[in-house]
Amino acid sequence: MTVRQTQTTCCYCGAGCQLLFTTDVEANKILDVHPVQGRTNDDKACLKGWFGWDFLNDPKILTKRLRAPMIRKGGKGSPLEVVGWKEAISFVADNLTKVKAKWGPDSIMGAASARGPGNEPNYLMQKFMRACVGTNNIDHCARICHAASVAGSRQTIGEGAMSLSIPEIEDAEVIFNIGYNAATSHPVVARRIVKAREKGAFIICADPRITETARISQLHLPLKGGTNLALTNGLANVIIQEGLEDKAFIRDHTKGYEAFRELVLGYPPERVGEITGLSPDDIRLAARRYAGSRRSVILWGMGVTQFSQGVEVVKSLCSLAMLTGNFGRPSTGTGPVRGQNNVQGTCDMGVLPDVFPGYQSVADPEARAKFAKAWGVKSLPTEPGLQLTRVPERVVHEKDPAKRIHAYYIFGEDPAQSDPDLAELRETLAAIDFVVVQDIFFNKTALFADAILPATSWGEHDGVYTSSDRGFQRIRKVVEPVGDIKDDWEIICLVSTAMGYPMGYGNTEEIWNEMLDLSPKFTGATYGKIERQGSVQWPCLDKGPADTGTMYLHKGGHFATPDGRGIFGTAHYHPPTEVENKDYPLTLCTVREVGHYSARTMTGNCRTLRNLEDEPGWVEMSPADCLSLNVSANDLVRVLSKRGAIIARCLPTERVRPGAVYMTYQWWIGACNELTISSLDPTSRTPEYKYCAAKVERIEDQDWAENEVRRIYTDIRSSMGIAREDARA
Ligand SMILES: Nc1nc2c(c(=O)[nH]1)N[C@H]1C(S)=C(S)[C@@H](COP(=O)(O)OP(=O)(O)OC[C@H]3O[C@@H](n4cnc5c(=O)[nH]c(N)nc54)[C@H](O)[C@@H]3O)O[C@H]1N2
Ligand SMILES: Nc1nc2c(c(=O)[nH]1)N[C@H]1C(S)=C(S)[C@@H](COP(=O)(O)OP(=O)(O)OC[C@H]3O[C@@H](n4cnc5c(=O)[nH]c(N)nc54)[C@H](O)[C@@H]3O)O[C@H]1N2
Ligand code: SF4
Ligand SMILES: [Mo]
Repeated sequence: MTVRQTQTTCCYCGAGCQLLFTTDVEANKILDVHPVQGRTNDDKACLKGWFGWDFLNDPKILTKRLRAPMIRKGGKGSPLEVVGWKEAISFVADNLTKVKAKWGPDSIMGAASARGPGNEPNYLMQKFMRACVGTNNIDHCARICHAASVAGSRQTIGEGAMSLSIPEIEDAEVIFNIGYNAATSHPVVARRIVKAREKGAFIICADPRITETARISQLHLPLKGGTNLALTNGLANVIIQEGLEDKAFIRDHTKGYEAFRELVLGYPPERVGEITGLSPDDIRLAARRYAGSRRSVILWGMGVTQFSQGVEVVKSLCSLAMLTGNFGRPSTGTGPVRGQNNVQGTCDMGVLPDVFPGYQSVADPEARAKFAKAWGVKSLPTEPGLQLTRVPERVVHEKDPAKRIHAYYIFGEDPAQSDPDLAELRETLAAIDFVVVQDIFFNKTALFADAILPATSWGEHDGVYTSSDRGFQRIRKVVEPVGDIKDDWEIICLVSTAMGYPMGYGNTEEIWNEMLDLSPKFTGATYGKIERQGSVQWPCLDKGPADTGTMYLHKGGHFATPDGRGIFGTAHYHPPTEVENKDYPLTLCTVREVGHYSARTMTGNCRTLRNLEDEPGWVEMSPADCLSLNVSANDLVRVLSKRGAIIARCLPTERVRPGAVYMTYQWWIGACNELTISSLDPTSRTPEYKYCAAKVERIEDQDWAENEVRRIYTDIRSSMGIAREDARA
């Protein structure tokens, strides 16, 4: 037996943990996995790092690996048939070419992937959409995640990423944690918060729920859901009223302070207390503690961004940090902790409708000329493209066929599970003339595909991921892929070449080098340097060994804005779009599950993780609400909103407020996105996943409900071609 050891980066969250795999080379089997020393993780991993690789064995628990290309030869409604690559590629290329010829390049939409593929295929995907198709209609899941952080931070401090690094968190003196549940979402980042607490940090946790961070905090602010902006304006109000602002920093490094000051003066703690349900004294205490330290850190997550006012809250958080001079030194600054393993990277690669790789604007003629020259095309599209959350608007709500999206190339996303208001999304996917799904698993979106292109997975290919804190790290092949499948970058090259724009590379490093030369922020981060250092944080401008990358941004108060000054910003608070009412008296908030990950194609196919939690998923409810609805732990209940109804299991918990129920979006049966609302932030177009009106109903006949759960599960699996006998609910 030949035993090989390979180090790689975890494929789940943006913490970027380093894992060491031991494999039996001849048997092509993983023998052992354990975490090893890395810049962000020390030598730790969470349960997904330890157990989240079993899907590589394709145990077909939830769904199955894609092993060969499939197309609907007979058009829509005909069955998916297994074909060879040659036929599949010409089918995809011909159909995309036809749509382009008939409706123009902007009738084609592309979605790329913050997950397994890594940076190189994402770079190629946006290059394909821009240079071959001729549109900026390219986006990815950052849209439904931290797009509000990118927009809000860029508008204030000029850079959309975390200003500090994960390891710096533990030396913060004050942590203001808002709308972020590290213990579930980034367990290895949560360790840094715990360490900070042990070292004496003061932790303020603004979350309607009693999360683990709330539990270890000295000050929990259990605000009413959807009231963040009132709170952040209130904090600024106290800081200014009590003279705690950093006057020199404001004078030397910022602009727009007067308008900001005037607006927040309308938010005295008493008024904010009424809106948020918090005590005015707690608001004062939070403001004093935050402003009272030179090492204050703000960490935020989806409880900030997934609201129709997400961008304004981000601007106001960046403004709080400027107001108190908390930028540009170690262990201070702003931390929008990016979710997916490579969502930072997918943004870095320009998989966004308005920027090329390295955040160079598509509206900038110089940038366009540079990319056009390098990519060998006469010109590149000038208008920013479509955000993926607006696809339904441009399909089912668009009367003029000439303005509709007619083809959708979905590479490594599962919108039929993860986008809001799934009934509308299904109607959209069904109405699009041609849908391509390029994935590793048969997911719910694949049910709508006209062509399925099967890719190698994390663990089966090489590349680079970017961790949440701007750290480029290598991923490496651990086992050989099985079946008639190809690397994502190779598939994109084949489609592009077949459409008349030849692309060819020998390996991922060649792609990476092309990208580096076009992206000044990243130019110094060669494979060699990443290899030597383990991790290179951008900006890294120079290829020489002296430039080792950048730990924290905005050194000396120099912001990444055109004139180097930060720009204050905030807005008036308004409530979420759909509030509780007579028919739907509860609020529904959707969050995460520690052992399962996003659309769950991967963790749902890992035996240990499946054994911890399985369908139909839970609805967290306060004991008071359980009592009034006469439901108890483990009962199957019906959860309804204006948009749909699903079955989930009741989980009574003191951690949630009466009147608010919480679900996770991982489940097929308890699919909370049947209920969520597609109301979007006007700037970032991020959906309001964290707030809509709902109700919960008791189901009298529990035996019927248990059978119903089994039936739905078997039906979904058999529609994916998975044998009945494998099905378990
Ligand atoms: N209700 C509700 N919904 C939410 C959220 C919420 O809080 N509430 N959160 C939102 C957020 S923050 C996010 S980021 C999204 C995530 O939503 P998605 O991006 O749709 O979810 P993932 O599970 O990450 O799915 C990615 C797809 O990529 C595939 N994949 C993985 N690796 C590879 C690879 O190497 N190559 C290819 N080709 N495919 C691969 C997987 O099989 C899967 O089908 O969900 C959003 N949806
Ligand atoms: N195990 C696991 N880990 C994951 C993922 C996963 O699916 N599973 N997904 C990854 C992804 S894609 C992402 S983006 C990250 C997300 O990680 P987080 O940002 O932690 O996401 P959530 O748990 O959705 O929401 C965070 C918190 O916001 C709170 N919240 C809700 N409404 C409000 C409000 O009005 N105000 C405030 N202040 N708080 C509110 C919720 O109670 C919740 O505790 O996690 C990543 N990590
Ligand atoms: S914390 Fe995130 S990166 Fe680390 S092992 Fe867990 S899922 Fe993987
Ligand atoms: Mo995310």
